Amino acid sequence: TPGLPAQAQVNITHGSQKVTAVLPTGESVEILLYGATVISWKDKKGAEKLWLSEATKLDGSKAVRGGIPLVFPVFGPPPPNHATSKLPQHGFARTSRWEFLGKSTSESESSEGGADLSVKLDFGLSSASLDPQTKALWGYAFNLIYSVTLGTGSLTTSLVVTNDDERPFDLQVLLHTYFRIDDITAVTVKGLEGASYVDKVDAKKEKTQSAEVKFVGETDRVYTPVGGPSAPVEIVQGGKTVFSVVRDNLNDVVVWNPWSEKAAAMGDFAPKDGYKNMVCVEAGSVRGWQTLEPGDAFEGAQTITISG
Ligand code: TA6
Repeated sequence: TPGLPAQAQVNITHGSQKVTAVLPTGESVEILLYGATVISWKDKKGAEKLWLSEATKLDGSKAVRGGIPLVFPVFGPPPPNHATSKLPQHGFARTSRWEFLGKSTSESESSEGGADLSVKLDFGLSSASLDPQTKALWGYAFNLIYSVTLGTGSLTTSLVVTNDDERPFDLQVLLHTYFRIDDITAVTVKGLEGASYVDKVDAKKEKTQSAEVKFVGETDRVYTPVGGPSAPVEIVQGGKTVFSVVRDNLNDVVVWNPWSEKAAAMGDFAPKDGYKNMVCVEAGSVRGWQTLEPGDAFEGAQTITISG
């Protein structure tokens, strides 16, 4: 960043496995090239904001359990008789090797009149770079650009999907964010009031959310918030908002906590009582399909702000 004093530089380290960025104010983010998975996001005091299982694989042998796994081109178990039918649950983006495309930094006026630095890290995955086994399961020509922008008190993740094929294809996209919290029984999610949702722990019944979401057991719901993507969805702990999520072109929000039994059943979920310290609030476009015409692009993004 020309013109800024040396101590105001963004520090980027790019190894063969991951990319790390540290802002002069202390915020940091770490992204694994495997799945372009954000595995750490720390605030200016070095406090980790995302939950990562202590038993997660980070060697590329399976999707990361925690952080922000990327779901594309299908959410959940793929439907039968569909172009995605042969893909694994949640698709192939989170288990593919992405390439680091580079970074850009920008300044904005800070509230105290100084300059707030932010850094955008870009990652790419295309049908040309996809491993042949996966390509055989879903043969469309496509390009993905995933951008992670670390700012003072905020993290934005954005996915652009381009159809490079002659045929249209259907897609679903979701940012499977595992937020770190202190105690799930003291957490509620606000901003979903009035929203219709599919309750995946109650025979996929369609319901309507009346008040804020409370957690008393396994929770797995797909919401379409009534206020649209720009209406904040907030994670509230002990009465204080700790995270606020706004979306761009992602109309749905999945809320998930596996609770004790499902946590016990996941081999890569540790510690087993770790479900008390995480909640997934996942911005996506997953109720139905987006059809992308040849040459068209679909963009979806979330901006997470830390409050308090
Ligand atoms: O986003 C919620 C969900 O679809 C749950 O149903 C659960 O399957 C979770 O994703 C984790 O899926 P994974 O394939 O990462 O074990």
